[in-house]
Amino acid sequence: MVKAKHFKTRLMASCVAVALSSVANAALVPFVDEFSTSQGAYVDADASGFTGGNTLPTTTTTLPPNVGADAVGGTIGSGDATILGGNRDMFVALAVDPGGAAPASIEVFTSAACPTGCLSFNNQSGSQSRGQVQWDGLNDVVEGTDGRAINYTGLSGVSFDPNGAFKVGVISADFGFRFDITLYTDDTHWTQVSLQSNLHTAFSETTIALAAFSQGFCDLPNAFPANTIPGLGAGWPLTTSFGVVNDINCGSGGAVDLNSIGAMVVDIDPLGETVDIDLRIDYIRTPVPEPGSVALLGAGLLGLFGVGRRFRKLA
Ligand SMILES: [Ca+2]
Ligand SMILES: [Ca+2]
Ligand SMILES: [Ca+2]
Repeated sequence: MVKAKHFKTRLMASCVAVALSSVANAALVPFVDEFSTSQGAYVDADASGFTGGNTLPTTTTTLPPNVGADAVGGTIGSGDATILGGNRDMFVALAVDPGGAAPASIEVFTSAACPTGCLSFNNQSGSQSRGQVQWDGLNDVVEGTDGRAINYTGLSGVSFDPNGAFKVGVISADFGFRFDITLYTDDTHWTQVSLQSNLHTAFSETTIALAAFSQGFCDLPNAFPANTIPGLGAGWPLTTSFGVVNDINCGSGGAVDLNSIGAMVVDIDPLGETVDIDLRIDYIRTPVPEPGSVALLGAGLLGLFGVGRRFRKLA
């Protein structure tokens, strides 16, 4: 009798595990951007007037820098299911070009090297530039005709799983590059995690824990060691192929609320520091909690009670 009870408990535990893992799978929507919708190429051949990335949000009262008036870019998509918020805004700004003949470009395209589509960012020999991608919904009134401004609430409060992580698939990068991810709830509640990548000679997927965007990590001092953020602990590799966390900054009102995200912005080499970079990103994904997963959990529990009842009858 006692043995049967133990068996039942174990069985229940395993059923719960199955139910929970199926919920987790249901929530694992591969979703920020698959870069399967082509865009650009946008080319900036004019290095004058670079304003976009010259300042960092080193205090909580400064917003992360917008892309700047000197950038070249545009917007694509309306309800595109492969893009977070259905719409992507993308820009490049040439920062330094000593020879005067080395434009910078940003493009999303499909090729033999990136069959599912990829984001490509390039500056040529001797030149430096920055790139910015915005996922801030479609709101031309706020953003202007090319989507340039950030609509801080354009995603209308989508949720990211706070126990989840960004998965960034980098196909190749011939240099290390700075890569900043900023999540906004609004213009005073945001978190920017700034990473310094290593070069990527082969495809690798980087994991960036969403916990790093929570209030507890706001405004930590610079330059954590590779692959660690103090307090995140084991099992939360901030990065697997990115090198160092430069900094984590938050808005004057505090960190982003992961249950109410208004905009997401990625900055590639925002200070225009790196010369001659050739970068290909395959996708940026993260699990998004869905209303459906709650229903699924309910169904799993119902099924579980059914199994329990059947075993009671057998016993
Ligand atoms: Ca937009
Ligand atoms: Ca925008
Ligand atoms: Ca892709």
